[in-house]
Amino acid sequence: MRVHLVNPSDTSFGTAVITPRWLYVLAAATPPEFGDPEICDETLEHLNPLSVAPGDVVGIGIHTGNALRGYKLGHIARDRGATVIFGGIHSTLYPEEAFVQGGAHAVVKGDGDVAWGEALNDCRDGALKRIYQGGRVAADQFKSARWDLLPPDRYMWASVQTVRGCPKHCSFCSVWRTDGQKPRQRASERVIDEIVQLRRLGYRFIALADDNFYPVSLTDLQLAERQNNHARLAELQAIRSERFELMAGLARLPKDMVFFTQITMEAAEDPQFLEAMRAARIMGALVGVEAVTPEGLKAVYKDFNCSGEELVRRLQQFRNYDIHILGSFIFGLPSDRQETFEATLDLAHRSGLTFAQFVMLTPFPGTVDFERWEKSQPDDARVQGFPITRYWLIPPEVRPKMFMPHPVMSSEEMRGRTQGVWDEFYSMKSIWKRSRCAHTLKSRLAFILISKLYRQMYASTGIATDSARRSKASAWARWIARSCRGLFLADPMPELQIPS
Ligand code: B12
Ligand code: SF4
Repeated sequence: MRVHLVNPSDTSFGTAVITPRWLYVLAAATPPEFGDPEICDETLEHLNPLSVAPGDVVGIGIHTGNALRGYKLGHIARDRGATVIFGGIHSTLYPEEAFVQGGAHAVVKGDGDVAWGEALNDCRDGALKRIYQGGRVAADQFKSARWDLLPPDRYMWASVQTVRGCPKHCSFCSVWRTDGQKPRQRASERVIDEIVQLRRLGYRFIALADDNFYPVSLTDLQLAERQNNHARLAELQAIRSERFELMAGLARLPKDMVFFTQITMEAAEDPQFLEAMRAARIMGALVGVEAVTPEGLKAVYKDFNCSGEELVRRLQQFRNYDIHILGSFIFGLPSDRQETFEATLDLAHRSGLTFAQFVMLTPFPGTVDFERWEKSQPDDARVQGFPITRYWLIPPEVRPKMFMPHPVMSSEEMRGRTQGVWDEFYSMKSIWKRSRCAHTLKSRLAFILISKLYRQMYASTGIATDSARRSKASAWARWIARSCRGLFLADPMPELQIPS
């Protein structure tokens, strides 16, 4: 009985940017008696069905975007005589779907750190349950990833999680509902231990796969103080000081290491935090800007963000601490107008963003937006027999690109304008200008390659509807990805010790 873990993807690039962390965490959660699992990340290459033998167990992890491919793999594995177990955020939200569409024998809901081992043991004993409730495991039960199983020469960045959950409640995001609003922070020694292992292997770029690296803001602390809520204040301060402890640990790692995370823009108001980030070499962060107007921010329950000139100031503040920002914007909010696209582009240029992404509002399951949208759809709204409210089951060739009708713009117009903003932000002229943040000609050229890679990867999987454009973008992305990989790696340091 061999254990397989498969990360589904329709497109494979041969080289990938970030390691899908769940594969290596579940490998660690696999009891040793089952041997090392066979890991297949389809963003590198597709699963070879012949590698699955009767009696094997195949674990498939899906999010909404790759659910359909995951279901196809479920049937392939089942037909080969394997036991199929689904997990991941999409299966957590729609466990029954995995049985009907994906040929599942069992589904693990929630965290797999503990439940995966239970399911495997039950499988061995012939007592597999239908559903396993993985729940939200406590931070001290998070498994550290099995990085010793990483294939050589495939990824640019490794991913290490430091905190799960987010106290905010944005309407388009499922994290606070599935992973909870109470931050679950891993002990800093365990995080550092994983990073040291990765540096020994030659990885120097690490994505901190967190929902929100800044779970306690100064406003939260002031509020608890004003309310004289001493217990709450102590709890928040403890979370905050653990963040500083972690950053101090990162600062002691080899100086060529670079970290990237996701953070709210509230951190820009916290110089002590920004200084600690600089010392820790957290040199990049994805900031959900979402909208540039107060109406837009209100619509997504993100009033804690700023708009207008204050927004520009906040985003620039990160650069004062050598933190490069990947700004994430959403188009398609009801308050968006034709001029919003130009205004967003202008702001993205003026705020000193190093990278930006412009996504179209999508109702992801598990979110407040999805619930509202689902209720608003007529019962008979279907495409090729599939309810529109289960859009991820619709074959990609005929799947609509936009689901939430806009009050003044057609979906064609919205997509065209969004594409236009991408094209302009990533035009050679704009990239060259932004590449001034790199200090040598070689690093400027590397910056250009990376910007183009980012653009192409999005064009192939994101907004482009034109299949010729998509396949051209894929071919380009594959070529650039291969050329870029070397830029991120360093000589392995097998002797590296954990800093005291
Ligand atoms: C880091 C991250 C990214 C990174 C890296 C992705 C990568 N290659 O790993 C980047 C920035 C590239 C990214 C991109 C996107 N992401 Co993202 N991402 C995350 C984030 C913050 C953490 C994921 C992670 O590594 N967690 C650590 C691992 C250990 O946890 P895990 O994956 O949840 O796995 C655990 C359980 O789910 C379970 N499990 C998982 N799989 C399986 C399988 C089996 C068999 C079992 C038993 C259990 C099991 O066990 C694991 C251990 O407990 C999550 C938020 C979150 N809290 O999940 C969003 C999240 C997954 N992303 C999301 C989205 C929407 C996207 C994008 C579509 C964003 C966009 N608009 O472009 C793209 C899509 C990329 C793609 N094509 O795959 C959504 C998914 C929503 C949904 N319903 O599908 C999430 C949940 C965030 C959100 N805002 O709601 N993402
Ligand atoms: S979008 Fe970001 S800030 Fe908002 S709830 Fe999700 S993780 Fe938290």
